[in-house]
Amino acid sequence: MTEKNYPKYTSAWLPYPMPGKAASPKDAARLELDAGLAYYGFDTPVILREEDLGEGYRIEVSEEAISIFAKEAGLLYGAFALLRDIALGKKPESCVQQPVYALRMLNHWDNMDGTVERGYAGRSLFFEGSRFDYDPERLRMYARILSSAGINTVALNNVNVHAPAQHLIDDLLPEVVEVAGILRPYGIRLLITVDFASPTYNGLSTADPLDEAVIAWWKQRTAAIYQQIPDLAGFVVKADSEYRPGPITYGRNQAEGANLLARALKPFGGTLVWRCFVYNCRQDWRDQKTDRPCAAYNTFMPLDGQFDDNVLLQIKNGPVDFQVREPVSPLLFSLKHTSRALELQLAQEYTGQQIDLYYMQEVWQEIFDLMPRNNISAICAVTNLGRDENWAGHDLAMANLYAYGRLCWNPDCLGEDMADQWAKLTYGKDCPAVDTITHMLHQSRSTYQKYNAPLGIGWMVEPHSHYGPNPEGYEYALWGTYLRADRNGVGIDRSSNGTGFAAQYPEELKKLYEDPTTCPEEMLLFFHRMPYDHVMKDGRTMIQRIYDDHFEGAEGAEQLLASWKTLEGQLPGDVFARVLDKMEKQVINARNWRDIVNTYFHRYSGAEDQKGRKIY
Ligand code: GCV
Repeated sequence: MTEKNYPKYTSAWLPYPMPGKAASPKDAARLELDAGLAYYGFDTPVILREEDLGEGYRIEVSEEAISIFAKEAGLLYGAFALLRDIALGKKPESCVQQPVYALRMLNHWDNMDGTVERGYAGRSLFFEGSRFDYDPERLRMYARILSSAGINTVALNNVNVHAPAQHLIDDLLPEVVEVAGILRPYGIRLLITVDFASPTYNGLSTADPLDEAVIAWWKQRTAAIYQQIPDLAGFVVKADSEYRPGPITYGRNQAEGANLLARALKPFGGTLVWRCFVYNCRQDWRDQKTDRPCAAYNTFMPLDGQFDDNVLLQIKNGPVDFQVREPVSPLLFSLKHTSRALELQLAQEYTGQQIDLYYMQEVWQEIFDLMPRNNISAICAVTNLGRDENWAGHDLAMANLYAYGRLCWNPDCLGEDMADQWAKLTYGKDCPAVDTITHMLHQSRSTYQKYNAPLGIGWMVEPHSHYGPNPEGYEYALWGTYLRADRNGVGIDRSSNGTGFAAQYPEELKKLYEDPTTCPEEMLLFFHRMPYDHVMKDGRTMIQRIYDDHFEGAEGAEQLLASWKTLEGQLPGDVFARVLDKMEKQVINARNWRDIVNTYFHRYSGAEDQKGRKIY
């Protein structure tokens, strides 16, 4: 099913010629080593040796040779790690490595009509015209890119299962089998995202998880799938969320729904990935008691201990929805008897849509600074990839995919400068542009946050598209996303005097967030309703801080553009031009955010900017 006229695509951070087709991970490891070592001019022989270290590997370096001991995908991980060191100019050293998490997942939100929900890199890599449609060569390249960073599991289809994707588990299964076969030699396994109501599309009158016929249907279907794809990682489900069917639809609870599928998967060693993004998406804005961030905890905590051991609850990093600033979800601290996966979003839905630059390492660092890494047993991210020739739409957004893969392998890598590594691997360690690119990546998050919704408030975006400012776009909507700004102040009191959300945290964090004097200022308006003249730690009023941040943020975007312009001639012309185009758009977006947010708060507060800058 090769697509005609498929665009040429970049090789991401594996610049050496793409090796031929591999039959197994061991085969792939040999081919990658042969191609990579020749490209980097490294002539010490590298020998692959079988040793069962799970997915891990051991490298032994001597004067005469380097040996990689591992089995299957471990050999490939060892090969890629060695090639990475060589590309970065590091002297290979003996070491033993094991991944911290067994499931290192990507979720594509791809629809079979070829669109990608929250996709900013072109159309789907896998689907078009309601059928599978892909370039097998590109899928191999995709698989080796993921594998080289450490990712080992992917779900191809959207968690919102749109027709005909419900048939991936029956009529379309042969084509899923083909994709699984392309990815397998790179150590990548598939998850299938299923529709909880599937039995009802197949002649049953209900999908009630306690109904005998429903239980039998899932068992039979799952067994048939495993006959075709014995290494399937499992199913992903979005249930009772944003109009998707789920157990609540049938009067049952989330554990009863999850266990139905988990039990069907159990005999085959499969995992049921069950999303916790459950909230009331039909809230009346006049209802001041219902508070969306409380929802996931309130739904899942009472069920802790009732989920089967092969259920993995997938929890978004924040309690709302990948906003530009959110605290870490309290569920990630509180569940004690259920396995958890952290869900991140590489797709920049609220963080610039791969037009604006936004490098995420710092975001993840903050999560792991608060949350011990063994609070979770897996990591997942919504991918930022599509058919664009540079994979992620914005060439520099690939730094997030690289850093993400490394994070899933071992969060200790957050101590390394992965932006610098990515730039060196992608453009060559001696490329003169590397330092500027690395610096830009590190500046990008604070720049974006300064011109976006201030101090943790979130949700000032254009409804539906989620790009660009619209402060009250969601204010009177059904989604539970309110700022509640008026002339006296802005924000929602989520302390014990308010909605009580802060009390969902362990005692120490609860105390920190409850009190506006100790609450981290970046999240002040997430937890508290504050007057505009509230005095911040540095002595400025809150309104002045909002004005200053927005002027600085827009200037920051201009500086990023100026930095990029200095790189002309230091990078391939097409890379330079593509990023230039994005950065020019980012400057326009940043100015819009600056002017609209400042004007909005100026009109409510009546406070003048102490520096007399232009507010409309
Ligand atoms: C896949 C948000 C996004 C939706 C997404 C949903 C989810 O609401 O805007 O596009 O749907 O999160 O994570 O399920």
